Amino acid sequence: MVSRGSEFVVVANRLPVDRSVGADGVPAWRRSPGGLVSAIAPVMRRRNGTWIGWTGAPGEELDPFEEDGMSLHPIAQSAEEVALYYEGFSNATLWPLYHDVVAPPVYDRAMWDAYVRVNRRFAEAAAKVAADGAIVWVQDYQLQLVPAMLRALRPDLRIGFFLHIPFPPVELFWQLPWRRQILEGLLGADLVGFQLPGAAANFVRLCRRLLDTRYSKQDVFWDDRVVRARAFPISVDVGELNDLVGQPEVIERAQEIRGDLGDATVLLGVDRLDYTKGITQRLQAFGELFGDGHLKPGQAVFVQIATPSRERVEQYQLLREEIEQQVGRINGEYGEIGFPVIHYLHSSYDRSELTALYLAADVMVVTPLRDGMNLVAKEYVACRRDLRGALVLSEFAGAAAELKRGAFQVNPYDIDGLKGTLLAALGAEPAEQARRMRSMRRRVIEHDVDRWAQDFLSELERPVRSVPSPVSV
Ligand code: ADQ
Repeated sequence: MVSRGSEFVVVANRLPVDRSVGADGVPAWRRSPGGLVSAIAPVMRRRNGTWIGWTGAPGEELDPFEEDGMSLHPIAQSAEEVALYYEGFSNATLWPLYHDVVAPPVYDRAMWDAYVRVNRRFAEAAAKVAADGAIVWVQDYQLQLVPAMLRALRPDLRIGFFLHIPFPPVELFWQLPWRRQILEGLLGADLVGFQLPGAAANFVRLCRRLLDTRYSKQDVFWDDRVVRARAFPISVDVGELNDLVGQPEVIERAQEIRGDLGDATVLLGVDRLDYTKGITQRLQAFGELFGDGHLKPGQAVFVQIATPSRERVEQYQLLREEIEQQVGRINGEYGEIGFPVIHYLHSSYDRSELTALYLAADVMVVTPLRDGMNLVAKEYVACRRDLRGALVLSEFAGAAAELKRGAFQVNPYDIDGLKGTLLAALGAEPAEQARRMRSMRRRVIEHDVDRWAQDFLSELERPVRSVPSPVSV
């Protein structure tokens, strides 16, 4: 029997570790990179926590194990479930629907059934491992049914949910054939966290319209409970990035990258290869600047890093083909021998290589069509202790709410506007760069990922007032 003992349980689609093979050829686990894991790992250790998630390998069944001071509880997913629940309902239905329908969502009943089945498995595992009255923190769009399923099994728990991606307006969410079930799933939580206040407001509005609940501005009264909807903008691990920026190898590597690119001004894009990230729009705008004669080969160069992502989902395969053709076309048209205008790298990198790239870039270009937050924008800012460089940032990234004073803001659908903004960022004098960077850094340093986790958890643990009587609403 599994011990029923963790005071703090995190439930996420993926475990916070990746399998790696050591120098001796022996397989081992390594902590996954990224702010979420580094923010939550210390809380896990302090509170005797357990992390429930999938290893990433279809069909793999593993017993719970300890790694990096954390108790890990693997959840199995068959190959069919990965196709239907993860690649299907999570990434072909919810992902595009929640990102303004920038690609058409797939509505498929078999995918929905798998989503329910896998969510139940996660909820049952959490119900088993949580101590009496424990805190359970459920992460993201793959697990929106878990809060209500878990509450039905364990009403004693305090349940929080955080959505890392946008929450759509009523008019879009309405399309979803299972809209009521998703909302009821989320309402199993005591606290539903979003990146931005607008998303929290969308959620409250939807509850009102769809479920006819009583509500106030930020609370929904459901099932004799108060469900709070609040914004907690996520951030980056400023301490870790600060350390990396100071390492001589990283500084040397940044110089090497610059040396390899000649005298050109360096523009950089770092994204998962995803149709929400606006990669084709930014490359088109950049290419046109050569066509118009604003830029010449050798004078400016774009480095686009595209991390392989969701490669078995058709829309992602099509996007990869489109971007690769576009890069070929632009280089073919405007590049010269020794001076391609775009360097495209379809690969994943470790944190120090990414940091070196951030240090080497004169202009960081972040142009999503819709993004919950966008950590790349904040990572760039956190790395520029030298107050150099410029950030071009889409109005549709969550990060724009916090960085708007310092960033060069763009609407990525407006290609002419994007071209003008790229030129403005390329032409910014050092004094202007420093002024803008200083204001962005202040925000990111004061609101790092630790603070995000602390803010969420202290709100979750705050005693809640009881449901007001109907007349007072
Ligand atoms: P993502 O859509 O994955 O996250 P983002 O916030 O930019 O987007 O995070 C990507 C992370 O991956 C960054 O930390 C970045 O450094 C890293 N990364 C990107 N390319 C890489 C590469 N080639 N090699 C290694 N690492 C790479 C989702 C939401 C976002 C939200 C985050 C966190 O879509 O809106 O900001 O979750 O909540």
